[in-house]
This record gives sequence, structure tokens and C-alpha cells, in this order.
Amino acid sequence: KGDSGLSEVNLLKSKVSALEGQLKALQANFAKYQKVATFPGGRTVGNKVFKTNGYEGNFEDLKQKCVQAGGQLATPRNAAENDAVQKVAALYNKSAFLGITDLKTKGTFKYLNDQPITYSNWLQGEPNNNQGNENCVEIFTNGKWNDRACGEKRLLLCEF
Ligand code: 289
Ligand code: CA
Repeated sequence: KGDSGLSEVNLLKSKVSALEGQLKALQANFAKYQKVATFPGGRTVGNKVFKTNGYEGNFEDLKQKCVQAGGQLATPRNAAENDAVQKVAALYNKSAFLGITDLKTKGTFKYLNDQPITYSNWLQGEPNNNQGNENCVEIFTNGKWNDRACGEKRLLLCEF
């Protein structure tokens, strides 16, 4: 029993060592794919990836395209995430629609999961619901937000 206990420990040691090697290889490969995902139109904040492919469309079109790709429209939830989205928009010199609307609850902007927003970066004087027809949110290349008609065409910017 004593000997077999020792060989069991040695077996486990060699398994742990093999797993450590595999983890190291996986981490290196993950770092490579993070570079792929963010070159050139992407940014990461923590585990979130913000990415554009340069496409432009109206809100519904963009929303659908992000979901189809396995993500959702970019939804910055704090200043760091807003900075990342702003940098991608600035790279393409185009405003993008965010995953925020007041389509269901006029005057109260919500995330696409129907929760009220907990972070915003409105331009001074916004949201103003110009002509009573602005239920979507665009982010300008300077990072500020404006409510805008959902039928306008803006840059596709998804988060994953
Ligand atoms: O159609 C109105 C928009 O073009 C924008 O016009 C002005 O910049 C401001 O009134 C904005 O709030 C508005 O979204
Ligand atoms: Ca507006």
C-alpha cells in the first residue's frame, strides 16, 4: 500500500505538470486571438470585446447583425467601456448606435434586456427627443451620446 500510494502521488504530479504545460500553451494562444479580435477595429475591457466590421445600417439591422454574430450591440456600462467604444468609433470616424433605447418606455432609456441604464454619457442638452422621434442612442467619435432616430444609418459596433 505504501509503494502504491507513492506511485499514485507521482502519477498525479506528472498529470499536474502536463496540465500546467497545456494551460501555458492555451494562455499564449488566447493572447494571440485577443490580438486578432482587436485588430484593427476592436478593443477589450476586461472580458468584453467591442468590435466593428465597418458596416453601416439602421438600428434594427445592426441589432440583428450583432446577435447573428453571437454578440449584441455595444452597451458601455462605465467610463472605461465608453472609452473603448469611443476609440473604435473614432478609428472609423463614424457614430455608432448603442444597445440602448426608449422604444418601450418613452423618456426612460433602457438596455436591450429592458433594465434601466445605470451609466450614461449624454452630450449637454441630450436626450432631447428632437421632433418626438429619437428613441435610439448614437455615440459620437468624441464618446458623447445623443438620442437619434432609429432609422438613421450608423456604424455597426458589437460587444462579445
Ligand atoms: O434630426 C435631429 C438631429 O439631427 C440632431 O440635431 C441636433 O444636433 C440636436 O437637436 C440633436 O439632439 C438631434 O438629435
Ligand atoms: Ca437628440
